[in-house]
Amino acid sequence: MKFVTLNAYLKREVSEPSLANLVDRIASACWQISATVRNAALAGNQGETVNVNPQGEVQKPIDLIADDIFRHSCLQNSDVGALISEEVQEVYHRTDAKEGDFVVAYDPLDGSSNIDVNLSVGSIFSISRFQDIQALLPAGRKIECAGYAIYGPSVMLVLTFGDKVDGFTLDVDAAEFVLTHPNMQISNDTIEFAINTSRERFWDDIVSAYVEDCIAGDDGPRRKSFNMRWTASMVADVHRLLCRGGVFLYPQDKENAGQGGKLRLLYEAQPMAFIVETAGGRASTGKARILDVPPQTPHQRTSVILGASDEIERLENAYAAGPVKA
Ligand code: P6P
Repeated sequence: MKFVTLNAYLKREVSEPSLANLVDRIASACWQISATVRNAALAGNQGETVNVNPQGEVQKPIDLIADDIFRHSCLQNSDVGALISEEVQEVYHRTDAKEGDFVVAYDPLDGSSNIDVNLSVGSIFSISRFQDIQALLPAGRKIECAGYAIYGPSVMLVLTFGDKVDGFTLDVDAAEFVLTHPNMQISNDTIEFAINTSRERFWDDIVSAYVEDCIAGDDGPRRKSFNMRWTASMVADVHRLLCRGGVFLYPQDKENAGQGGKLRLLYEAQPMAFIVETAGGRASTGKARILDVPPQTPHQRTSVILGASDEIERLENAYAAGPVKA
């Protein structure tokens, strides 16, 4: 079967050579990271370091290796003006960065706690433009390109420039990504939701009522039987809902409210929201669209509810109606 290669796709779809080059550099980084992930146990890259990331999470050797690979690959493009990484407290910005240069926000290895148990992990990124040092943090609606790589049974790169979402599979023998999942779409309704149910005691009433109704099945208010999944890797859970529908919830709750939630706006929520909404889904905090949340700090956190638009609207309407009546 003849597939369109990523290089041919970028030549066809991206008119700006430097943007096409940056996406190619990111794809190359993801390919290198996939090899590092595959060989983690052989290279002694499992386990933990004594460092913590800006979130206070213990860093794994492989988190730092992935960040290094991603950073160096992006900086091979001389138009990259700023980098915002989950693994680095400070935002990198080139001293002579000029308006229009690229800003790349990225999580080099999402869900890395899965590596030691051989489950899927991924990398997430968005590309926007450097306005000036005061406007360094990308607004969701200004994102020009977003994507993720998933390091699973196959390595895939899912990419969007805002008009459609296309999925590429790494052909290891041919040493290139090829277009295997053109125009990925999210159906409006679903029977599958993803949430960490061990946090139920912290949820607000809206989320509790929503999950309770899903679990009530055919005899419950939803009149249908739902399935639940939780992979503890946002990339894997979002990829599943892009492939077969679903809803992903990591809401702000009583325990993480002080930090604004668990997931980070710039390099988890925003890129995934851009991808999901381009694929016909919806991405919300429950009270606002994620792409409209103003970025204030590089590692800012947010509530995340995204996926099938009918389900997200149901939750938004519940938040708008106010607390669940006892
Ligand atoms: P929990 C991974 O650490 C991550 O940032 C997301 O990829 C994932 O959805 C979430 O956190 C998992 O969180 O609380 O289930 O471990």
